[in-house]
Amino acid sequence: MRIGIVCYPTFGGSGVLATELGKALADKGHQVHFITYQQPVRLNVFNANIFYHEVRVPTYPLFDFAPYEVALASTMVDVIMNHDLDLLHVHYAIPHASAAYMAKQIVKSKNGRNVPVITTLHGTDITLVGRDKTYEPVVTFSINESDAITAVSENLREETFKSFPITKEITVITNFVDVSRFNKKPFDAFKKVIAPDGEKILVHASNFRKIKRVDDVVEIFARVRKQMPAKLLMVGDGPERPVAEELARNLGVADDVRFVGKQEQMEEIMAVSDIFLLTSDYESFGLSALEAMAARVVVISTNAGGLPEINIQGKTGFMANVGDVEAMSDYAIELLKDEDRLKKMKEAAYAQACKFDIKNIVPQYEKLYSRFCRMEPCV
Ligand code: GMT
Repeated sequence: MRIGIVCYPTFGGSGVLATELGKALADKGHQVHFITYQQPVRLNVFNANIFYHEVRVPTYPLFDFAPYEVALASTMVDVIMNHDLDLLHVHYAIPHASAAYMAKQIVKSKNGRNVPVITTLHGTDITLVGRDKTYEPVVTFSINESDAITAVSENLREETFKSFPITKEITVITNFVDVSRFNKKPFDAFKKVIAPDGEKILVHASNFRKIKRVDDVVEIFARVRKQMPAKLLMVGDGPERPVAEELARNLGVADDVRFVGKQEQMEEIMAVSDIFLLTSDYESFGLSALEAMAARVVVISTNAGGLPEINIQGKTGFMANVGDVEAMSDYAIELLKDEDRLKKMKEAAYAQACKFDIKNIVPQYEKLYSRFCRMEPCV
């Protein structure tokens, strides 16, 4: 099939997921057209089946805000018509679902074709930003106008029905991970740099927004550090980074915490880590936690949103209520003191990640696409 994929090209989980999906589809022989304002960070391969179309947003002195959605819809129209796309798959409702609706109407008016639009809901497009009254009518309308809607977890599906008057079915197709990429031996020289005396390594990765509660991560680490030698890797960047850095200094653990910024080689970092901390107020799914599990890293997280759908209490990791840093640090300390249990839980985390392997999930998207196939056989 010829598939258009629209996503945020940044380090966020929705963009990562959409890019990995597009790469996997291209490997399976589909022609994939990425339509984004910047080359997606994980689009780092050459594949003859992958095309990248940059959305250019011309500015003009009159504009305080350049009309990105209009530029996006126009690019969609161009790509649909000139590459004869079979369907558009948009990730993150705002503004991708509404731009897709606009593009669909324009194509229909030009050549009478009804191009199917599939919208995948990822998280804050529903639970935070989408609920805002400023956006809600457009979000509701464009989700309802999609030809198929998917959500990345059961929890997000429920949240969507709770918050919006959705009149269509929402299919859950969970996020996935390429286990073969994360199933790596630790790079010893790298481990030595991070933890020269064999200290245990805790890790957190996110966009450091308020919802991630990165101060809780530092707080948990400081409690662990009081009990044993340990190191913390903070991967990513965002508005709360200075707060976390200051807290690390105030708690006297700055020398043991490394803020490494945005990183593309997550598999190298995960391979040397023991515990992944995810302290969010909400995660529709928690793709970063799944990537950690695929690298045999035990997850200690909150029990918010869809996290209990991947992290199994006492088996692949531990969960506690949002903000309960005491419980989360107690879990970490206990586990790090028990080498046998840590080993067992690492294997259980890996086994759980395998259930979400890319090979199991991508066919679910293909099956959904096949509903909209124009040709027999559907390729
Ligand atoms: O809302 C965000 O945090 C951004 C969004 C994204 O684009 O990365 O993350 C959401 O989508 C991810 C991929 O489906 C999920 O793994 C994250 O849990 C989800 N974030 C939230 O729900 C907060």
